[in-house]
Amino acid sequence: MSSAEIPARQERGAVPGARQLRELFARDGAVRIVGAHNPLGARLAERAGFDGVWSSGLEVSASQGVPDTDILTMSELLGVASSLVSAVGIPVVADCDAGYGNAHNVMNMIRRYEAAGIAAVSIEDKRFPKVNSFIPGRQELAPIAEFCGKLAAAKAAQRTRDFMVIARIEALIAGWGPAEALRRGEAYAEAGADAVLIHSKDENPEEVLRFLSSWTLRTPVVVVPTTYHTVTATELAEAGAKMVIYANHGLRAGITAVSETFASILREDRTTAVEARIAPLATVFDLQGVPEQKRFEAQFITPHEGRPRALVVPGGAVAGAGPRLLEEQTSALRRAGIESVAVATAGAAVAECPQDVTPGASHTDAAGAVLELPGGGAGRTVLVSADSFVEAEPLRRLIATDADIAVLVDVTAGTGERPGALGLRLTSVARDGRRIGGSEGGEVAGRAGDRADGEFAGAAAFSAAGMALLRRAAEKRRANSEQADLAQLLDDLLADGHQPRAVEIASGWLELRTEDDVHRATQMLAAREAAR
Ligand code: SPV
Ligand code: MG
Repeated sequence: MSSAEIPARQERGAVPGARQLRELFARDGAVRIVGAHNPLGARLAERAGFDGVWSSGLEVSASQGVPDTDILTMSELLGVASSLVSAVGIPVVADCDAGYGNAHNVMNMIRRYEAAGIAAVSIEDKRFPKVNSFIPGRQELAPIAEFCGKLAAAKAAQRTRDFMVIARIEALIAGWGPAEALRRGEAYAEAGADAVLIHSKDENPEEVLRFLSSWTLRTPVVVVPTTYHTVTATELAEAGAKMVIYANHGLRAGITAVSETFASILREDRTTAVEARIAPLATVFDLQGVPEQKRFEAQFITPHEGRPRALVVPGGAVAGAGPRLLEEQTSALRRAGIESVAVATAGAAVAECPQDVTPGASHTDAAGAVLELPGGGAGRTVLVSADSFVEAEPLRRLIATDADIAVLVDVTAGTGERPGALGLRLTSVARDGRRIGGSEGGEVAGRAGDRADGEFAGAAAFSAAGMALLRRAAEKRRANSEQADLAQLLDDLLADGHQPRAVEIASGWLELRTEDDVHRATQMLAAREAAR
């Protein structure tokens, strides 16, 4: 199975990292993993396409500002390693130094790392406390028998079949030569190691390639080409290596990039010069999982019980009202007392809306948006069609009704149905267009034929029961593979015999049925703002 075939963590259910790593080991070529010291680094590794993440002792120590000499405790390193596991869907291999003590410490360590979902651990044949392999000076090796005891203890302690223990050979690092390295590797394989790691600090890959050519056992070999970086993973794989660890390249890249950025800010006295070289905030949000959280928000978080909410739904006529008008509409809804406002119009405009607006790029019509809207408890839901702009005052009146369905009706339009408008007959009309009562008293008697008392003004409010009716209308449209805007859904409700409350208005809304309407409305709002 290639890494591309391994589904993301959210989708793959309970496929443990250890299983994934075993599958990666079973395929041709080298498994390539890269170092990380926090979940962000692990996510970058996963997005770049690495097969796995190396929870690097050097990186974690450096990130904490301490030398990689067994200063951090096992618990601290385990905390980081398990945070990497939680962040990605690829296996995490943990650098466990010399096992944090003797065989007893190793057994405890194995159980805890295994329980944290780590795929494999590497333990090295150094004396505790160890010193990072690249620090010049003292590098003390443990006797072979002692280290074999730790390996046997590790394998005895593990509870699941796939978890792997990698035995790291430090003989070349400590200057004990290739024969000792081979002797140790063979003893570790014999003691039960699932893989051996041959470490080298030479700038030339020769000693590692020689080790690989002398290796005759079936136990896979892992390499860490930090100093001998000219050799490719393909060449290492051809020489017999099964896993290549790029141990600390994220850490080192970060140090250079951050240092250069910081220096530039102080030098230039502003950040303009670095802006193009640093990740935009949108990338940060993406790496944090904000889009996912937005999806779950729509799925799991319902507005506070009893409070009104609003949804701007796709309109039929224009592609989009544009970010400026959507922002105005959102603000008018807020002024009408609705805190929870979602915008479900398709297209890029949505992204430019205020931050607490939920994007709904998958919706292409009002029916789709209605169906995806989560249940709203007992509160009222106001729907505004994106091909209208409705002021706060009429919206306030709309919310104030207690009807299951309340519709904003413009009664100045006169008789006769205009093209594109939903003409309505009202029960409150006495005779010849004169009304008794008017305002919130009347009901919509039905769709107008040749004589309309008013027209639908782009917004309607629904109780929970009203929303259920609307949802049913939307479902019917979907069942017939039809799209529907808000006016068409209302028309469906009227056709089914429902009589919504009419909230009669004579002003306070604009229709945005043509690009020209949108242009004029944008200009009007800009002029109004300038006059404030
Ligand atoms: C680590 O990343 O901590 C390692 C690899 O052990 S190295 O630092 O290259 O020895
Ligand atoms: Mg290390």
